[in-house]
Amino acid sequence: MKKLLYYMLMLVMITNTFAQELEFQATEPFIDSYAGQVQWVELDAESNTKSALITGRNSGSFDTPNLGSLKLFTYDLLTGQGTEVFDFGVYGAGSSFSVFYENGYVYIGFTAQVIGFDPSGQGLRVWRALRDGDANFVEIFTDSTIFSNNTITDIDIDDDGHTDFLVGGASNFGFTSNRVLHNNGDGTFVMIAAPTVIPGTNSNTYQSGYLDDSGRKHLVVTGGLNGQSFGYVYENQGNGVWVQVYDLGTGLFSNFPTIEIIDIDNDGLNDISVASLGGTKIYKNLGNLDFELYDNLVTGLPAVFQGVVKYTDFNNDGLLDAVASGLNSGPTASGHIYFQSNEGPVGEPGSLEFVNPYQLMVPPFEFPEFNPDIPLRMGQTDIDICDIDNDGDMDFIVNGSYGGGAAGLAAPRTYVFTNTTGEDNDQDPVIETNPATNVDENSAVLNASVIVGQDLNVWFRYSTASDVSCSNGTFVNGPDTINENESFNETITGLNDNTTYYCIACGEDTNGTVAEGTVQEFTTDEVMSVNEFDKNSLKIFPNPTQSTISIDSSLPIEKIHVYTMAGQIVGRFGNVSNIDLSAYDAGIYLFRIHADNGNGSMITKKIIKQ
Ligand SMILES: [Ca+2]
Ligand SMILES: [Ca+2]
Ligand SMILES: [Ca+2]
Ligand SMILES: [Ca+2]
Repeated sequence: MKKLLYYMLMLVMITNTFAQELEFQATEPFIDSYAGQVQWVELDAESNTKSALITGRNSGSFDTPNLGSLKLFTYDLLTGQGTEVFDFGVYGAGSSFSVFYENGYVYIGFTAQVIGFDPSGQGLRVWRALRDGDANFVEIFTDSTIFSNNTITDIDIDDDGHTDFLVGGASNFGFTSNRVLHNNGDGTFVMIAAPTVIPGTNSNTYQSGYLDDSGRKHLVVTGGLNGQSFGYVYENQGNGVWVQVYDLGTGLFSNFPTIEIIDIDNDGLNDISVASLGGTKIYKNLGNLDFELYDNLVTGLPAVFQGVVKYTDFNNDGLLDAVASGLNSGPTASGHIYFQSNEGPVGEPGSLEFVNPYQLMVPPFEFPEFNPDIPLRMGQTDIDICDIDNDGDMDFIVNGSYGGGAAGLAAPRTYVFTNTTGEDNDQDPVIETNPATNVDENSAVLNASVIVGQDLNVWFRYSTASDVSCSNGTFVNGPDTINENESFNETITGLNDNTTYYCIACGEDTNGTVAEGTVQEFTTDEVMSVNEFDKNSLKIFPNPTQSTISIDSSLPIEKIHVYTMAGQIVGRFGNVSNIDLSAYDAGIYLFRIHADNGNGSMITKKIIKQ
């Protein structure tokens, strides 16, 4: 029997000790999303419970107009499950939002990009909800102006003590335009012109933040037109007066740079990070709204394509680290955490030099039965950091399109990366029963994963009764020791045909604590069923092969798809009897063969290319 055990720690061990200090668990508690935004929001002023606000496209399909959504989810710390608590009823594809808290309310400003569809789901919106823990959002501003390639930030533009929203993008006011959604302070907003000194944007970014001790948020703007790009810091001088005070330089920024305003070097002054395909540049705050550029040659941070770079101290050494998500490939590109060193050009307390990138890994979403975790690599992505489980280690949420691509090619994903570094083994084990596979007339493969736990003794029980439990049902012993993030399976035989069975996976740790998975059900095939691909009728030879492989099937073949073990499709064929693999790299390939027999039969075969 094959045991599918994966030792991901091996990957960590070949890097250095710095990187070994981190461990993360990636889960998917929320809706899949890309080309939007993610952010943790606090609905309850009395607690630090976080909910996930997620906008963007939710599928990569061309089949139906995919306009996306803006939704809010609660997150259950005990189960790690997300629950949708509010659907804002708007299109989320290509949208942006900004959140602030004021006088007991949470406010969400929203700008949607979608054009040509139902106008009720697009344009500019503002909602607010009393911060009593309930998501009782009320829409308090609606305007049909559409900003595409949009950006929005919260800022008190007129210094009246009420936070407003500054919106930019290409709109029906102009190719690079902007507006202010002005907070009247009484629960209403009105759209007004932005101060003329603040440039409109298109595919660029506004970000407000505290850059001095004035108590006022200033504004960082990146923009560009006709191949020229610019970036400026605008000083909020109070009373609605804005002045351009610092030039971030030209030729730096491609589409949708991400701007972070945070004290990266721990000197008490917030710095500016601008991450784009032009590089990740840090502008160290020298005081008096003057800055010094540390470009990526100094920082060691990556350029990100359709990406973001954000900062927090992941390894609790007092130095802020960087997490990057984006589409670049290569050993030190996006999908990594970079540790800030204290030995760089600036020296203590922070060096603004980042070293030893730690690869972030996510569970496979194609052929999970064959694959270990795969590197995080997402375009049209966003990240928001917080300590979601209040254990002192920083966690984050990230969304994006896995491997990139427009609708029809994109694979949207939303992951929560929970920082599990240094967690002891005193946690109670958690085990998951996965759906049974290879179910036929009289046998099946029972599958399970250990979510939490070390050195578990594991087993299955199955029964035709739905009340199967870890002590009730036919016993099937599993491997003696199974650890966190590992999977196991057992083949059971002698089942009755056309019968529904219930199965459960169980694990007991060395403390004697038993974890029960959820009950899964499956139904065996009817004998005489024609739904089974006739394995005897299919021959694939020679295997291994050095060049051509022959397929001899008595069943008509509809198509053959060839995948790498990492789940990447590398060949699409119709009904062919020979496939030339001579141009393929040596290795193991999965041939998924679909029968053209009207009932969707298919089979997957492993082929070795020498
Ligand atoms: Ca205001
Ligand atoms: Ca600083
Ligand atoms: Ca650190
Ligand atoms: Ca945490």
